[in-house]
Amino acid sequence: MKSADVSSSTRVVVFVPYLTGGLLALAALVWAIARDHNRPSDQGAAGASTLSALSALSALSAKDEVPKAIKAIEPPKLPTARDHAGMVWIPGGTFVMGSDELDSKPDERPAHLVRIDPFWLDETEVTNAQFRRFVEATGYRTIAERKPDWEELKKQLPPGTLQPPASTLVPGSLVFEPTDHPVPLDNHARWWAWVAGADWKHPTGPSSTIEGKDDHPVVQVAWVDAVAYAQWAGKRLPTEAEWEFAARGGDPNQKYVWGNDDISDDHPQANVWQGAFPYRNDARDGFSGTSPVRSFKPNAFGLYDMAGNVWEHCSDWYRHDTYLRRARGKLVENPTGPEDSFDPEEPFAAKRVVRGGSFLCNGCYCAGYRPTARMKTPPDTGHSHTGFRCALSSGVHWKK
Ligand SMILES: [Ca+2]
Ligand SMILES: [Ca+2]
Ligand SMILES: [Cu+2]
Repeated sequence: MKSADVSSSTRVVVFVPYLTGGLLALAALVWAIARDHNRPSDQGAAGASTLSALSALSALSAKDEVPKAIKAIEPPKLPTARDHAGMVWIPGGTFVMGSDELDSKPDERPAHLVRIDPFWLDETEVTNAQFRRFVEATGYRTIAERKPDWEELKKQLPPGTLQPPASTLVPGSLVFEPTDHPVPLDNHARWWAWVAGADWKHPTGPSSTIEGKDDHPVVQVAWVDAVAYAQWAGKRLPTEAEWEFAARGGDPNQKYVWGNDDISDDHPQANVWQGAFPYRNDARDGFSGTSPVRSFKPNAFGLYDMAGNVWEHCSDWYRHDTYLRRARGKLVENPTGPEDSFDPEEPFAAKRVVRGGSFLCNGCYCAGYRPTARMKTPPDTGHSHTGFRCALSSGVHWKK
């Protein structure tokens, strides 16, 4: 995607309280271009039909017969001669993407067969130290650090919207702010605040710092910032399918990134939220916010924090019905996501996929640490709980 396609809709947040006088509503995050939602899906299934895949697929309706193995159709050759320091070789293969389990959300259904080529994936989330090297080398300024441009902004607002006072046209980003009492969990706006001066170096506002947090994941990076970093690093963002395959660690029988045990409050397997969301963070895992990468055990592929710590940007547009459109009896190969975005919860907001959950996730609220859980965010919006890791194509393909 060209960066010119990306609106600066984050800025609209600044004006929401101004326009409505009401609580900052995440629902108003993006008044982006209403898109054409009738495009074809991202079927990449041309000619993909091995016997094993077809028989596995036809068994998808019978729950017990859902294919339980990531199949090696023809083993790919290992790549050579390139520096992949800090990256893990992910073998790819055919797997069941999504979930029909009771705890899955509608946008995770139906489970369907996907095959992906081998690729490389960063062992950890991109850290503050790594992101700093990028900024020092390029002078890049993240979206949260840029002054909003009213001329751009007003294109995304209802016609006739008055220009807000210049004092509100300042850089900033979205910060999690715990409440001091129980609140209904039906509105994100109760615990997310627009904070002027919040950016990757000041994740929760101007007085916060990342000093001493070189090995923490960078946050307050929007999708476009992540793409800019990836391009500089000679990498790319993973697709949603690649990300999910990698999170499963090669064992589709495993319910979670770490195994089959449910998340434990006493011995947390990942940096998530213990206590009562969003007002009491017990931090029994040792971290109320981000944790240094590699603080928790890696998954079977050797990938760290594929559950929790920070949400991770993927390259795909988000649609709630991506899987529905796909699962029409064909094996999907190397899907790169739909051509456009649609989230019925916020029909005017174009969003990209984020995966893996964060230090804010708990079982009662979103359980976003499940490997199949999908979340979405506008491409120009940073959050204090969202970062990314990069992928690299291997040039090795599974034989059709
Ligand atoms: Ca925690
Ligand atoms: Ca993560
Ligand atoms: Cu969550």
